[in-house]
Amino acid sequence: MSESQATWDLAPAPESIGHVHWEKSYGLFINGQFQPSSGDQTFGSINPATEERIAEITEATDADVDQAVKAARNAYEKVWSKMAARERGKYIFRIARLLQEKAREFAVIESLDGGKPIRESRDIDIPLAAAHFFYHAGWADKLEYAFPNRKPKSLGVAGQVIPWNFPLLMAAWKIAPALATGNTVVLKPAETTSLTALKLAEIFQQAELPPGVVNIVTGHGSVGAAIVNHNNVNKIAFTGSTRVGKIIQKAIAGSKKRCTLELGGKAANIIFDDATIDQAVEGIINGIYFNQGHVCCAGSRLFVQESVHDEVIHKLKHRMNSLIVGDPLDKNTDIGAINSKDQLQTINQYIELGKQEGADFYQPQCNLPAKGNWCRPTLFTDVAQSNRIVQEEIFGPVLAVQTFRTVDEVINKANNTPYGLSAGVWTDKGSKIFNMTSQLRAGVIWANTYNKFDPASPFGGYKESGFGREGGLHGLAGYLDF
Ligand code: TAP
Repeated sequence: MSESQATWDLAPAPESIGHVHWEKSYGLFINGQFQPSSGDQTFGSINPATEERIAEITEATDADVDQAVKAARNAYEKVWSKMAARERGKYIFRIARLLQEKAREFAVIESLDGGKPIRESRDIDIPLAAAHFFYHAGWADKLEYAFPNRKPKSLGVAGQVIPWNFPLLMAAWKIAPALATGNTVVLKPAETTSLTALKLAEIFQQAELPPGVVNIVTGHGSVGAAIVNHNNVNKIAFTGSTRVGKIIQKAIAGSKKRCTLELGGKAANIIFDDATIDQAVEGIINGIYFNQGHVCCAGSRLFVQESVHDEVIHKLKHRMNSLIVGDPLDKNTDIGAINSKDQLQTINQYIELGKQEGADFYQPQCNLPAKGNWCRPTLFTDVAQSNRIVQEEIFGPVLAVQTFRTVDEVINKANNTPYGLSAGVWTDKGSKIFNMTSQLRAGVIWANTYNKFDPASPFGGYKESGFGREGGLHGLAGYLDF
C-alpha cells in the first residue's frame, strides 16, 4: 500500500452527552461552598472543537485568593491536621469511588472543555485520576511505614497551579498526595479548562470533605501569582511552562515555601535497528500525536538508527494517513481539537518556522471540520540539531526526525536540549536499555513503550524540566517535613 492511501472510512460514533450535567456558570469553591467573587469579572470556557461558550467561569481577585488561603489554614489547624490519618484516608477513598462512579460524565466534560479525544479522557485521564486518589488513600495512615525511622509531618497549606493539557489528572496528581499527607489545598486550574476541577469540587461536597480542606479558585495567571505570592502558603506545587516556572522560583526565593516544579519537555524517542519496527511506529504515534501533542513528555524528537530510517519513515507516514482528526466526542477520533486559538497559532508558527529552517515537511491530507482549532499530524525530516523545532517545546502534534549511527552519538544528541523530562528507547537488547537509561538525562525513560503512567511511579524532570517528583513515595515526600 502506498504512503498516501488511507485505510478505510469509519461511520461516526459520537459519545452521547445526554447524561452529562454541568452548571452554566460556576462561582469559586471556598470553604466547602460555591460562592461569587468579591469582584465582578467572569470569562467563558470555550469548547475548542465548536467554538461554543459552554460555561461562565469566575475570575478570582486577590481578596478571594486570600479568603481561600484563610479557609485552607483554618481547616488545616482545626480539622485536617487533627484528624486521625485513617479517617483522612477514608475521605480520599470516597472521593476516588465517587469519581469512578461519575467517570463517564467527567470524560465527556473533559473532552468538551479541553478538546481531547473521548477515548483518551475515558480510558486514560479519568481512570488515572481515580487511581491516584485510590493510591494515596492507601498511604494516608501508613506514612511512618513509607518513611521508616523518620517522623513525617505535614507542611500546612499547599498552593497548587495546573495547566490545561490533563486538567483533571493534574488536579488529582496535586490534591491526592497533599490530602494523604495531612495538608490542605488552594488549587487554580488553567483558564481554558476549569470545568472538571469544578466538577471535582462537587464530588468533595458529596464526599462531605470538611469545608476548607480543598479550595478551588479560577482565573488567569494573576490568580496563580496571587497564590504563589501569598505569605500564608507553605508549599507551591506547579505544573506548567518553564517560563512561568522561572517566575515562580524567583517569586518565592528567600521565603520558606517548599516547591515542586513540573515544567516543559522535549523528549527523545530513540529507535534502534534491532527494535520491532511496527511496535516502535505505534510508540512514535502514541508518543507525539496522543492528546494532540499537548503532553509535557511528548516524544517530539525522534532519533532513528540510519539503517532503518527509510523503513520507519515509510511506515510512520502510512500510519499517519490513517489517523482521524476531528470531533473529540467521536470514539474513532485519534487527534482532537487544539486546546485554544492561541496554542493553535503557536503550533502553526512553529510549522512555518520548520519549513523556513529547511526541513522536509509532511502532513496527511485528512479532512478537517470547518469550525474549531485543528492541526494535522505533522512530520519534519532532515532537521538539524540546532533547528528551533528541535530545541524548543512546541506542545502540538509536530515531530522532528534525526538519524544516528552509534549509541554515543544518540546519547549526545538526545541530551543536548535545555530539558530533561522523559525519553523512549526501542531495542531488542536489555543491555542497551540499561546503558541508555543510565546515560540519558531524563526523569522518566520508557523502554519499548511510551506514555505509560502509574500513581506508584514517580514522575518529574531534570534541568529546565523542573525539580521534585509527583507520584510514588517521592511524590509523598514533597508534601512532608521530617
Ligand atoms: P503555563 O502558561 O505555564 O500555565 C500553567 C498554569 O500557570 C496555568 O494555570 C496558568 O494560568 C498559570 N500561570 C500563568 N502565569 C502565572 C504566574 N505568573 N504565576 C502563577 N501561575 C501562573 O503553561 P500551560 O501553557 O498552561 O501548559 C503547558 C506547559 O505545561 C508546557 O510547557 C508543558 O510542558 C507543561 N507541563 C508540564 C508537565 C510536567 S508533569 N512536567 C505536565 C503538563 C504540562 P492561565 O492558564 O490561566 O494562564
